[in-house]
Amino acid sequence: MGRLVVVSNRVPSPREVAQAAGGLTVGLADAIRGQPTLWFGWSGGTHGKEDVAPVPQQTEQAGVTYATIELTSRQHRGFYQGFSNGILWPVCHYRLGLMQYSRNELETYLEVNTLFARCLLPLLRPDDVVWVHDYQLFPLGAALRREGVSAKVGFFLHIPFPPEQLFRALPGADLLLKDLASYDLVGVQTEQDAANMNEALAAVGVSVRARAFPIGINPKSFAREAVRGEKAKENARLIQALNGRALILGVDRLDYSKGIPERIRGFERMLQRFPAHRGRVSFLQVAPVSRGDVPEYKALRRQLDELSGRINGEWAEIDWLPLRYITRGLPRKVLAGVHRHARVGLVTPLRDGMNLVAKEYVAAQDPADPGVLVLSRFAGAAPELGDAILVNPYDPDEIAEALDQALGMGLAERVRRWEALRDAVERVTAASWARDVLAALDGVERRAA
Ligand code: ADQ
Repeated sequence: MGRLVVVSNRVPSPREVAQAAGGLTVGLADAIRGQPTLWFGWSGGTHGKEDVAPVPQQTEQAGVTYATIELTSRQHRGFYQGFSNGILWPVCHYRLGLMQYSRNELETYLEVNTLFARCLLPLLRPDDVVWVHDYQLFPLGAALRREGVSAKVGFFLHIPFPPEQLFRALPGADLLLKDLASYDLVGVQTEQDAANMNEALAAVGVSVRARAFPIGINPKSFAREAVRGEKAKENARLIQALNGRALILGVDRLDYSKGIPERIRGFERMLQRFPAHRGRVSFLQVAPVSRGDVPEYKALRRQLDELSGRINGEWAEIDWLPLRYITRGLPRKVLAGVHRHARVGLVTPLRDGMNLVAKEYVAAQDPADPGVLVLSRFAGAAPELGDAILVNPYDPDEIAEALDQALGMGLAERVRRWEALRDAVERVTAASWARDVLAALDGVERRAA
């Protein structure tokens, strides 16, 4: 295989790649090790000079060339905040009602994809294999073809793909689907996503077919981190504060797709319906703020501030805090240790491409005394992790019952379920995912541009 060219909206810094422990970066870091690679994307910086064409800034580290461009503030708003996060993200997560469509933003999205293609073009070599990532870049393959690129180009969608009728309610959907025809390979997370996308592609007469490549983590390294993290001083403080109480843990970016308010209501329902747990369990929700400039995210944050305040106000005792809610990120090692200590991992997205947190919770457990995973049936991870307690995240009663079941589960059943989950998490890792996608891309016939 020729040189690998990775394109993603944001390019991690060399330091982030070296220290990566999360899905995309780890998977790619493993895949690109020892292989000449160019990683191209947005630097994260903006400027106000509309009439200046961006020049890629290149740095090199450990055999990887990082090339990034800046966007104008207008492009960043329309392409990233607007079309990608305000329109495509809700639609792909089945939330048509949250879409704030504007044609102007669609146009800026297409413009930035063309800009990406034009800036990448001079850096490409004929035998390169290009791998494009995620919903910000649906049209990039077509834009590259328009610039005359004949290299193999593959695409991977990290988020869900909704049913055909839902996706095609998005103005511009047919255009995006037709652009997918320029890719030699289209990968998605699950068989359901592939079926949805293939129905949508067939409806607009596109012959390329999506295939499922579920993403994984690096379970061995996460397990090692969890063992070390459990001894970190932050964890000693948490354990002391819990004072022997069982810990229920939620870890997510602050995003409406993650079902955080619904989950907190499920926890409250458990306190109402199963009084034996009052005073004996504590729920820790870690949810660092993300996309704070998008209005729906601001609204969600306000909602959670209010909900968490109300629940603690209503249920706390002077010596018991039912809910701890943190909107900052925690260092990865600390987080891994907290996962290990948690009796229940509560992962209840309303819709999720995969959800790596569920896999990380499994990897972090003590094999001799593992905790229980409560998982939404709408996470992409659910088909692989069927030995979790699966719930419908929209039903607070189901969450309450699952929590009660998890908290009361005996050691033998916990071990049996966890061993099956661990096998699943070890079967598909970040590295095997990247290898599988690249092998498939290597194996396909080059499509006509
Ligand atoms: P995300 O929506 O970001 O990813 P997820 O798969 O859970 O969701 O990955 C998040 C990563 O960030 C995990 O490695 C997690 O440990 C870390 N993280 C999350 N919350 C954190 C916190 N509070 N503090 C520190 N770290 C935290 C998108 C898609 C997913 C898909 C991935 C990978 O939305 O569905 O699984 O890409 O393809």
